[in-house]
Amino acid sequence: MIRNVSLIGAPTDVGASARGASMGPEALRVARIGPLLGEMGLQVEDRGNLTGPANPWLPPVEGYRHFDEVLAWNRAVHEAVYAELCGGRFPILLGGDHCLGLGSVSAVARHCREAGKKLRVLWLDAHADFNTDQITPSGNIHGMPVACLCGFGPQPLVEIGGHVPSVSPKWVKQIGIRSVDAGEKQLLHDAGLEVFDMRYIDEMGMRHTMELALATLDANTHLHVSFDVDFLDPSFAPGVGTTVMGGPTYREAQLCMEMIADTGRMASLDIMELNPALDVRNRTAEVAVDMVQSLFGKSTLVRRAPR
Ligand code: B3U
Ligand code: MN
Ligand code: MN
Repeated sequence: MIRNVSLIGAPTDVGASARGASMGPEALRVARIGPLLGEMGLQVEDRGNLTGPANPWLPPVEGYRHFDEVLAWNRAVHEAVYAELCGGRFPILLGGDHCLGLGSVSAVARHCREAGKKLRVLWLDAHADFNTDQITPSGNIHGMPVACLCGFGPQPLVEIGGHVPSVSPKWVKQIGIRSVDAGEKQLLHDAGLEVFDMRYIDEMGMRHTMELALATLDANTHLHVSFDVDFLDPSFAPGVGTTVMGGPTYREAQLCMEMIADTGRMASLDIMELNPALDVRNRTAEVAVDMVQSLFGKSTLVRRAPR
């Protein structure tokens, strides 16, 4: 795993309808994300916050809310993430709502194409984020980034990484999904994404789920983790805009993160949708940072032999 980490704040909620994810980067800093990763031996640089258009707080137009603003923010995220990867560093995007996963993952995909790396994306989320303008119930673009990455979406968004599609649906594994809209369900099925929904996790357990989700990684793989904090069960992580009951427990989520760390292949990360306005004493930020420490290999004991 790359040890030189760059924190990139993207303080916006233009892709959502609940306001407040724009405060996510600062809440993660208050929860000491930088210092805690530093204590684990990582070299952490905080690049500060990106800038972009304000949230105009308008209803959707032709199926999209705040299209121009979402595009501008995603372009800024794309360039920032791409620059860190070119510098041989590990970018951590501090969101911000999850529409920015488009800018981040498209930058990672561009880098992988140029570096001859195999890309795999783990999308940890309660939602599939696979809507389009035709099927979205809300017009919120944070419900669309995976579809855009796979080439389903408007031209300016899908071609942000210079190659359409940015990623093949086969490279994406979704974990923890438990809220999918009717049209989205069909599109997800037709596109052939591998989705480990909560029922799968209930029946097979998190360990088996992660073994399968991580099965195609090899020494040449760049693993990107897009962590929507609403992946976690809201009983211990309430500080997100769109809570969905029935998510992974603290223990299940932590095992998920630990098994990702064990691969040694994670090379970029998004921490998205944290909403301090809906949180209780910054606890969700602290839980998210805890999970990120596990992603970087924090363990209670000296590491056991690999499974
Ligand atoms: N699928 C719904 C809800 C949603 C998606 N992502 C979040 N919420 N955070 C939609 O609006 O597309
Ligand atoms: Mn999401
Ligand atoms: Mn979500």
